[in-house]
Amino acid sequence: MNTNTRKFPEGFLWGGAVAANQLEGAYKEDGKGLSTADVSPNGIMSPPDFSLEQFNLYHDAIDFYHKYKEDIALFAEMGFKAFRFSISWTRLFPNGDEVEPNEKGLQFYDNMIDELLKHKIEPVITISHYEMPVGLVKNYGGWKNRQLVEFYERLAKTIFTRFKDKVKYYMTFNEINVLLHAPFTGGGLLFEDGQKNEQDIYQAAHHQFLASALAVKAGHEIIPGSQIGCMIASMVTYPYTSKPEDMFAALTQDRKTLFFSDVQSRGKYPTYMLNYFKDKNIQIEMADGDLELLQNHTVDYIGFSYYMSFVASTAPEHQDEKTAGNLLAGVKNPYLKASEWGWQIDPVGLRTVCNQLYDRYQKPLFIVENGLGAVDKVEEDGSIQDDYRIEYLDAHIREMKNAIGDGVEIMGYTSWGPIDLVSASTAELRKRYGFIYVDRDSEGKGTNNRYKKKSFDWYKNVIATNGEDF
Ligand code: BGP
Repeated sequence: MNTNTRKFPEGFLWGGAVAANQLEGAYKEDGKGLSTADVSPNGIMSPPDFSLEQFNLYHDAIDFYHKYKEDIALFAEMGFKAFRFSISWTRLFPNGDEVEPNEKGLQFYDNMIDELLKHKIEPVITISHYEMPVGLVKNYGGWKNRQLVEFYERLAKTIFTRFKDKVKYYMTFNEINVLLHAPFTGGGLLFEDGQKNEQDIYQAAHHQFLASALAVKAGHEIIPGSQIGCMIASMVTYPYTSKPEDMFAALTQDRKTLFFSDVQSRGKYPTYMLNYFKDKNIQIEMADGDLELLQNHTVDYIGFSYYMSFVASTAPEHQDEKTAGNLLAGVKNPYLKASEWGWQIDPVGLRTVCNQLYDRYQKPLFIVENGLGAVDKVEEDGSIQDDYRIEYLDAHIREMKNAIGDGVEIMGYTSWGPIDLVSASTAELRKRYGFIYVDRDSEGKGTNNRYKKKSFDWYKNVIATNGEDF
């Protein structure tokens, strides 16, 4: 291969990604309301506990709310070009349905963004990342209620109007497809019998599609030249064997994910999904004008997270040997090793997914999450030798570079959790992703001081050489 084609473009957005509830803390400060994360004691897959007596690591997280200057200085030292973060809905609209935003909440993000710009780091905003006001769950039933579209549109417009001169990159919903797997975290949905119900889930998805299209519309009007993307958890699936049925099972599994980006990027419901709804007797309530809205305001780029790949098999014996994945258990791939949490490590899968998404949509891609969750050990001399993390990221960055060589347009790469933060699926601090170690444990004990891991200098060099020499 001609190595010149395998080159990261000038201005490639290297950096890191976080979510408000996983690092900010200060969950009751400056007028913030209670969010669904604040009542998710065991992570995103578990049911909520509306009692505040329950200890919850998200309440204080790593106290980024007060330490952001120190943390951003460390990101700047690594040479970050971009920092992806989410806006906590409840800092701006504590119950979700207020008409006027909370100025103190806006001020926090204003200050934080100024700090990023001071260091020449491009802010990348996720408007909604796995949390919403508890008020919208209790009083409206979450995203199955169409009124949420209006509340979200208000949130998005408030953000665009306030940050229009400072922020160009946005994405509408984090891992929108995870609504299928974690409907409370993705959509504030609760089910009376505790059983997931696809009718509510897909109705909620329709409302999120509308909300996303309205945000794209408003963003383009308020900020000419802004880039507003979707964000999916990519879940590339391989057939276990070359048996045609396995191949079809893999395709069907992938469509569960791609359905979301199909609607947001192609602007219409794909026939395979409309037929699925008919088969399952799922009736999506739509209003006049909904389909035009989706068609007229598609996303500018495809944002996605990539951690692992999946396998589909029709063989009964494979159904019993699931991986230990905490978000989604799947069939084991005999060719891959897995992380301690059962996430199957597959760098080549990243190249595959980049090619698939680009072939399908012909829009720029933005890899906005990737990383290894691992337990780190602090050595006696205070160092953290996280070679396993370097190995994981190194292999994935090489495959991203191969994808660029294949002709895929990639805007940037923000690795997940550049500073240790609370895990979304397990609500603990044992599972760490950072280049920066935070001295805090899952019981909330520790100094909360920050220390550089071995991977800190490694990533700094990746960025300094624009991915040429690492
Ligand atoms: C993604 C989420 C993030 C993040 C990451 C790692 O699904 O968008 O919020 O947490 O996964 O997951 P975990 O924290 O469960 O290891």
